[in-house]
Amino acid sequence: MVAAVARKRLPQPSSDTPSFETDVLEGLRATPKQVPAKYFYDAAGSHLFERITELPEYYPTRCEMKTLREHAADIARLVPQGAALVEFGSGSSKKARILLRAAPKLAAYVPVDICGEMIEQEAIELRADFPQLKVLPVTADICNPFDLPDEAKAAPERIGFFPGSTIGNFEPHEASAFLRNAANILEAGAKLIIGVDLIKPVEVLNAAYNDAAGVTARFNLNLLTRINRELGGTFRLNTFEHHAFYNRERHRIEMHLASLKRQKVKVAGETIEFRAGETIHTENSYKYSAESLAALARGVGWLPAGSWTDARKYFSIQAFTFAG
Ligand code: AVJ
Repeated sequence: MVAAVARKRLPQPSSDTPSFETDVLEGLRATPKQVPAKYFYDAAGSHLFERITELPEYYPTRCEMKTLREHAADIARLVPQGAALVEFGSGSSKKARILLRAAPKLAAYVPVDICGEMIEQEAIELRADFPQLKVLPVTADICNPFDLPDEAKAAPERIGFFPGSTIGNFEPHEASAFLRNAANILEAGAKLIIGVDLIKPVEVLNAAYNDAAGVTARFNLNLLTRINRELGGTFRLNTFEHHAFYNRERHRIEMHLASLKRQKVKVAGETIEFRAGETIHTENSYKYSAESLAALARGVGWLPAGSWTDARKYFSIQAFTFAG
């Protein structure tokens, strides 16, 4: 009930912001079938993702946290007095806390996330832990343009923070559109700190998305549970199977849900037919080299300002400044 009340206060999505229902129906009518990966993150999905980050096979979060901790002082040198840190898709703000601790020069922290409840709750804790810091949460879909709070606009400089290799969920052209949008939002003198998962031996990649405990499978299948609950879907979870594999040509992990048999499923009153073995493509997780990410950024005006990695070079944190 709290969620329903909170939701009422949010601005209604405009007609050009597709809803869960529209996106799912369009994706299931298409060939091949697909659903955008951002819909994994309902409450149960967010919880399952937290569990993924603790799996022995899932190295990205541990590598990124270690690199952030080890190089926090160096990264903090990018931060001028009174700057605002703007995090795109902040979730639990665990990584931002490392920067906030290392850079007391920061005057404001703006967590931006599609899940308003999560960031409002987190903001209360951040304010207690960093009493000098203005914590200014914004509920928005980071794929769309959004407005920063006035206090963040008034800061001498804004530093974007986009950790977690979330950029890997975008198609390369979407990633470059995101980087351009970030420059517009952050305005003059903008800097950006991005975490990206690196290309590495295929066995390591495949294991990270096919964990022995089956948590990633549950995370993937939870999308069907969400469709059943929110869109009146009739998916039977035991008739679909988690598939994840590295696509070498396109440098990406693909996740799919494969129908184990020929069947019909109803979603929002519409009948969707599956062939035996037909899949719903649920996620791409693009992998970059440090150079390929820098090249993508340079293409829209971001110049390299620092680069850090772990001993095995599994994950890269890169900083950029906007040159226009
Ligand atoms: C949150 C997009 C970085 O691609 O590794 C983890 C999501 N999917 N296991 C990733 C995910 C399956 C994750 N990102």
